[in-house]
Amino acid sequence: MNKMKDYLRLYLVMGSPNCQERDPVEVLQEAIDGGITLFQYREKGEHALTGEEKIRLGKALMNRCQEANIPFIVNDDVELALSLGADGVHIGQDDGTISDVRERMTGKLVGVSVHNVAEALEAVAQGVDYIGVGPMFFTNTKVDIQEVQGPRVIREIREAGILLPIVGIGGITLAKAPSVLEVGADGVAVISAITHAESPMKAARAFRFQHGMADSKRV
Ligand code: TZP
Ligand code: MG
Repeated sequence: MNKMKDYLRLYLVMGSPNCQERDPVEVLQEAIDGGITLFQYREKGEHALTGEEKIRLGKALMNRCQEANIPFIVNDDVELALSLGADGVHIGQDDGTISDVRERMTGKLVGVSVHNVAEALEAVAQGVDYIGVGPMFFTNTKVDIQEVQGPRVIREIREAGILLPIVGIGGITLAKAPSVLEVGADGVAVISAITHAESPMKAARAFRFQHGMADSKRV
């Protein structure tokens, strides 16, 4: 559990549609060099790759993560996660039952998006490894977002006695990250704060410095 909390410190979520004109493999490599601690391959939205192309990019991104000892998680797609040999999968509330995914991903990491205490309790009961809570703030990156929750919901989940590793997601910038960590999150998950930065490396490094973790050794 502590290991999982370490992995969640700076969680980059990304697919090719988030990288504008840039090569996603280069963006990921820069983010790795800047100190991200976990990566999720989320190939979604307009112009998202499918089929063989989606698999090919997944492999390339996974290779970079493996070289850096960073766990590689696949969004939604259990089949892809299993066929690539990924370290885990992240699912939402509408991506099949958690117990089915937990069973198919034996020995691997399973993360679930939750929006309230009830969903968090259910995730605990199903034996997930971590929960993602959001959206923390308004974001343009995901179109089908639920209502903005604010960091308050993480506080409520902690007050309910849930000790599971938690990462906040949605509209998190360097300036807003402290308010997410203060209420009990173990880390922040970001897309655009890193992928749209002029230097993904410097952006990632700034988050690590802010968390006072820049000197700690890689998990
Ligand atoms: N889930 C909830 S909000 C979100 C996801 C995948 C998008 C986060 O992107 P950004 O750019 O960090 O707001
Ligand atoms: Mg999903």
